Amino acid sequence: MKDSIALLFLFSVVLFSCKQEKNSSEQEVVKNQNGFPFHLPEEKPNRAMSSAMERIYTDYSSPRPQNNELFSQFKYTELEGFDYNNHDGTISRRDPSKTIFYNGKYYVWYTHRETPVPPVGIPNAAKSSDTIPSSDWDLADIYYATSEDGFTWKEQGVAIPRPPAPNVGHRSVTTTDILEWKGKYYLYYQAFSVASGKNGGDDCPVAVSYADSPDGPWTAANKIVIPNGAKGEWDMNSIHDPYPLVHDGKIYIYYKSDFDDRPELVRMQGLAIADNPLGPFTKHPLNPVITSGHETSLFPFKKGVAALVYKDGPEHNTVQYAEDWVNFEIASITELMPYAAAPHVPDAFTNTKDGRGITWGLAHFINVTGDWDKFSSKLVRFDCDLSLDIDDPEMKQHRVNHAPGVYFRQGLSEKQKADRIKNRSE
Ligand code: AAL
Repeated sequence: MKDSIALLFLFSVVLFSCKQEKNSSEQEVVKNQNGFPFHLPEEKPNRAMSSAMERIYTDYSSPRPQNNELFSQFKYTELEGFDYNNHDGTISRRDPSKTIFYNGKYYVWYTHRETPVPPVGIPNAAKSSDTIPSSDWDLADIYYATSEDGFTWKEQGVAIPRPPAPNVGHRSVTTTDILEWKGKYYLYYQAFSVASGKNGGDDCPVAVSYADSPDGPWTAANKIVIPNGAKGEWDMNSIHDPYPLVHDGKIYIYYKSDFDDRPELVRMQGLAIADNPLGPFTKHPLNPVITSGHETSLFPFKKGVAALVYKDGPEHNTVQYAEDWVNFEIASITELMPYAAAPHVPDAFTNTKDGRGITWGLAHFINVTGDWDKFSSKLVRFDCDLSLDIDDPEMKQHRVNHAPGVYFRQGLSEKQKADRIKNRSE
């Protein structure tokens, strides 16, 4: 017994000293290697490198952002053709769907609120009524508009009105997105039966309506297709921003949910999959699959799917990629990303294994006047180069100069300024 312990001890000492020797010979190589090359190698060089240098070769498709197909800046354009009552808070358009191209025109669907007064705000939801909205998306219907060039739009009117009570969605129907499946069209949307804010935050499962053409008429399935999670689960309160794509011959709906208690609210994204547009949808067991972001904005890219992740969470301001459509990695870090981005995704429903990416879409600006008593939102256009088919160097600049006004809009509050003067460090 004693002998075997001694043998084990000897073996460990030999192993340890070998390791030490290897470490010190590695250190020698590192110490003696030449300085990093002047021309940044496009491929990972065979040399010892810092973690940050390792990472630009292992975590991104190229060490230079401009050569990374999933890196882009975003440029914005006002849309022609929508009236907002001078943004007095009584008309709002927000949360656009993906656009689709049909019979020579682009189509978009969106949340449309037209109320006699502006919203009272979620914290005052108790003051809302049948005519007074709580939030910007309360008492809303789903409208649609068409365009020949993607810049000038013509509002066509209501696509999905609130159904009569007690049908799901009788309080508000909002935040829709489109699916084309076997020659038919499906609009998924958030269906509120109680004013947003009255049950804490939003209480809204997903409902669906279908039509033979994007011009309608739309028939409501009048049922919940993606229910809130069970009590105690992350998505027990809301299923927001249902966003359908077709993959593997199935319907993949990505969605967002708000969870945890205010003020520690968290927003993450999950996935529900179905063989049939009317369900049943099965939530993915690994949900949540994206830990950040706000609305859902995804598009097929190569074999996988890419996501614009902005506004909330530890990984906001990133474009992410999941080759298996479930396990997302950060593909690039960017800025000034479109909110509620609803890209034009020509291959959204083609079941592609060679996704080509996106070059434009619609998005929204919320509270456009900055006056919370006149809250309203508007639709805008964004352009980008997250596409394998175009090469737009202006979109690939990795430094954008913002006018000083953009920074000073983020000024200190009076209280912050006074506190900072009072507690100034010496
Ligand atoms: C958004 C979306 C959902 C929320 C609200 C309206 O932009 O995430 O639609 O319910 O805010």
